[in-house]
Amino acid sequence: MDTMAQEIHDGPEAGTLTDGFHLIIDALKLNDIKTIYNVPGIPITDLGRYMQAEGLRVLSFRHEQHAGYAAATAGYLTKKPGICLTVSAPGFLNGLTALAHATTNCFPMILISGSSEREIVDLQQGDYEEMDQLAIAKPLCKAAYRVLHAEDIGIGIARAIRAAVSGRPGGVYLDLPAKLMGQTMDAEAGAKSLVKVIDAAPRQLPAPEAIARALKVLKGAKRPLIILGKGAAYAQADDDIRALVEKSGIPFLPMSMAKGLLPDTHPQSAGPARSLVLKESDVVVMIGARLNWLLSHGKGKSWGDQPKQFVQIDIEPKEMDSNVEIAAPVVGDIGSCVSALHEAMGKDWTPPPSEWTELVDSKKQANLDKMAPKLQNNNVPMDYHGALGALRTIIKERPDAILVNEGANTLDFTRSIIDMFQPRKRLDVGTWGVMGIGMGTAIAAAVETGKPVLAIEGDSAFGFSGMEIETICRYNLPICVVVFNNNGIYRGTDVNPTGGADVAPTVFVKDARYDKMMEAFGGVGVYATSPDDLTRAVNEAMDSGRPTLVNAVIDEKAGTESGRIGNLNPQSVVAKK
Ligand code: ADP
Ligand code: TPW
Ligand code: MG
Repeated sequence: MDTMAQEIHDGPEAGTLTDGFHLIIDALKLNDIKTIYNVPGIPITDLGRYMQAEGLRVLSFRHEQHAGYAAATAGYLTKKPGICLTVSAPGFLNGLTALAHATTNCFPMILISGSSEREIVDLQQGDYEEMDQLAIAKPLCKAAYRVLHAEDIGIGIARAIRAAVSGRPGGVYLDLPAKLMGQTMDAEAGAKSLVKVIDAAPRQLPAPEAIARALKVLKGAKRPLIILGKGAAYAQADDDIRALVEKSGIPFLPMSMAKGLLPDTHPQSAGPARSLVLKESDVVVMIGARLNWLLSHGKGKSWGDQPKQFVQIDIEPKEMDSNVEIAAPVVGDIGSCVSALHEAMGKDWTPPPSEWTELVDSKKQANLDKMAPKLQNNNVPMDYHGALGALRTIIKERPDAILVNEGANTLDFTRSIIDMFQPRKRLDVGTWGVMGIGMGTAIAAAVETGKPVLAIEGDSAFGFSGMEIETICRYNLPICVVVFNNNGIYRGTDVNPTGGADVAPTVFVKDARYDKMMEAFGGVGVYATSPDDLTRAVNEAMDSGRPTLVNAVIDEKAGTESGRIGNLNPQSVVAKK
């Protein structure tokens, strides 16, 4: 071997060069980043190519918003930042919705966008895709950084990772100007400039007095309730949470994405008695859940007249008292807080009075009994209960499958009908109730876990990300999309009151065949009109792992305005025509 080859073989020597492209890749790899959710173009096309050549998995989407939702989902499922890579201005803006979504939901992700020449952008001289991206991103994410020099790439990426996952997780923007990629530096110095982030999300132990205070409040409760949120699911402290809940004997209510943290069939689950427990409880322990609109801000009619005290476990101190007084704030990471509380309960803990748990049980049983016959119906066209009765059995038989869910009625009925059995298996519209998360979320779920994915989608909801079924087919992902096709938003029955040619604003093409879209890309398309059709098609898809789209025909009269949140619509004083 000649000396030159020897040098290269032995690693970078003085005199060997590296560049921005490779420093970015090396920095990501050093920090165990494995997958990039991407849409190519100037100035990041070659970055994507080099990434693939260097062993990163680069998945290209058809629109940055869906690459972004995929990255956000990857962050939620893995506790490592999901990475979305986009071009400048329009690509960046397309990714920004997902970055804001990640921040709102406390999911760690990094949006990396290429950007134009600083000098030209700052003088507003009209560069290709000119935009001051850093300034625009700042208010929409947890942190935003720009790297101008190759020697700062290591630090820039380390800061982005730490900002995304430490404390309350969130979205981070990383601006990488085109010029940076081609900058060269000595390879050895470059390697030394990289940073491996040590203990990116440090544990945060709760103060002992905070635990004592929480226990005191809890011991005074006659009708206690535990509310589990998606922060609790995110924390991956599943065993600790289960141990605390079971030791306490307190009924628990899972928020949407916390379903399955303990099985919905668990004897302490109060899901089917939601209204009762919110109204009647006297002490509520919030674990990784916020008292935002999804819980009516902790006050008002749905919380009843019963005076309440709140215990809140959260990593973000500013969350305390955000809507109502928190009697016992417990600030720290959920694993540490939950195990400290569990330990403090000790041997002399007494479970809640049986009058309370029996009241919850009987309400729960009554509601389940009321629901059961509806789920058996075989109506054609299907209603939500008939269709979901079929899909509910499939998830029960395949508890490790991941359920993705969006829509209005399609969302609300699915959430209440389909029981979940394992943590982090239900992924949905999150804090904003955003439409369009469907296909990006399904793709990341399949990619990050390798498990089969069932996406239950309203026909409107599906439309926001429908083109990504090409991405699903291209990467041959085990995703079965069921489109609940009721010809529109909420219902398909609205009419234009003027009698004009345009259909009503909530109505789509009647009897559209979404199944044929999937066939166009080589996937399996199925047209289903009955619960039996649906069962057959979805089971086959889940067994084969082939990309499948089932167009499930739903009675266009079956839904209600805005699903279960119609009360949030403002009302006009002028009567509707
Ligand atoms: P949900 O919508 O399910 O009620 P939210 O998204 O409103 O849940 O609340 C999640 C909460 O969990 C946030 O306030 C966030 O700060 C908190 N959180 C996230 N991860 C952790 C963690 N590891 N430890 C403690 N709290 C966490
Ligand atoms: C980004 C507003 C909430 S729910 C919904 C829309 C458009 C669609 C409901 O119809 P779908 O479900 O999906 O067919 P179903 O079963 O009731 O018929 N834009 C964004 N986010 C939201 N939430 C909306 C619009 C909306
Ligand atoms: Mg619909």
